Amino acid sequence: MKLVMAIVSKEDTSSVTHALTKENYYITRLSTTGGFLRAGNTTLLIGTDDEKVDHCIELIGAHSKHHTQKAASSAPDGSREVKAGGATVFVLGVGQFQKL
Ligand code: 2BA
Repeated sequence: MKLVMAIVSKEDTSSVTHALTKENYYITRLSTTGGFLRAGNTTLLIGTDDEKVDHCIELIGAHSKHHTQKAASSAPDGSREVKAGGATVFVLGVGQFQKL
């Protein structure tokens, strides 16, 4: 069992979660905020079997687009652009999984 933790942009959240639930993945959506841009994003928690992790990540990647966003800076025009997304994914081992 693994816990896939995926940070996706707000714009892609609906498409990513729809694709995952259609393929029978169980998901928890958390509303989160990026530390750098301080903009809202979504962190998805997906508990799944080891052999389904690659497929899960493929689906997330297929539905996450790259975005360019303005970041505040000390530049004369007051901003600069950074590339954000598609998705940032962490895969964690799960010691125990129970539904009580
Ligand atoms: P943010 O922290 O708001 O970062 C948005 C984008 O700004 C990043 O896109 C990256 O292109 C840029 N960026 C972030 N920190 C930077 C820095 N110190 N210097 C220069 N540019 C920087 P992504 O890398 O695609 O990350 C999207 C979001 O995923 C992040 O939003 C954050 O919420 C999360 N994230 C990314 N890497 C992470 C990590 N190693 N640990 C925890 N969260 C992470």
